[in-house]
Amino acid sequence: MLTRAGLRVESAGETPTESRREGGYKKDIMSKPLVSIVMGSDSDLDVMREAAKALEDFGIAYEIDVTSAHRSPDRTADYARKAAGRGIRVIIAGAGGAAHLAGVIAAHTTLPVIGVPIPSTSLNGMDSLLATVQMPAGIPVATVAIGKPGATNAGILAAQILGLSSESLARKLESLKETLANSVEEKSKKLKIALGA
Ligand code: C2R
Repeated sequence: MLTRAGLRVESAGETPTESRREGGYKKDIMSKPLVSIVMGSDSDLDVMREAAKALEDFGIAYEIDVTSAHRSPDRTADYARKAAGRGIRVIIAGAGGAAHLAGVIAAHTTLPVIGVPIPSTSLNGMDSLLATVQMPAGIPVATVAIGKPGATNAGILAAQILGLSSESLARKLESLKETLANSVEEKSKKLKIALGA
């Protein structure tokens, strides 16, 4: 399991501090992988990298790996069952085609699972979208948009989930909203200049 963080990352097998104090929790965010990104194949990395980038922008430590519900069912079940015990708080799972990965992981854990439909077949992700989003009642997968925008949003959604328990993360999320609003103001100005309005 490859681990990355805004700062330092420790062994994915270590148990994180359970402190919910702002200071303690912030420390966890900066040092322990709280988010686990998995994908069905290394061919999905170009898309799933966007989830990792979003987490890095928030300084959230994450781990990233490949596992497949189809090709490595035992490994996937084992990963999902042990994730919470390793201190993971949110799982982001991306897969293409008959994308069962997120759903199978969700079947083995009570952690929130965010599914990213990967456009890796001739159906351009519609197959992955439907396979990921159409879960039966009882096993939710929070499914985001197809491809890179979805992967980015998966990272932000994970930050929002963690932000419920972290004031510093909540502030960063507010700041992102302001940045987005300012970028629209800029686009509006540029458009008016381009149109001579
Ligand atoms: P390869 O490029 O390895 O042939 O994979 C992967 O996510 C990838 O998009 C092709 C596509 O197969 C997908 N895959 C799944 C699962 N495992 C692999 N949908 C799964 O378990 O759901």
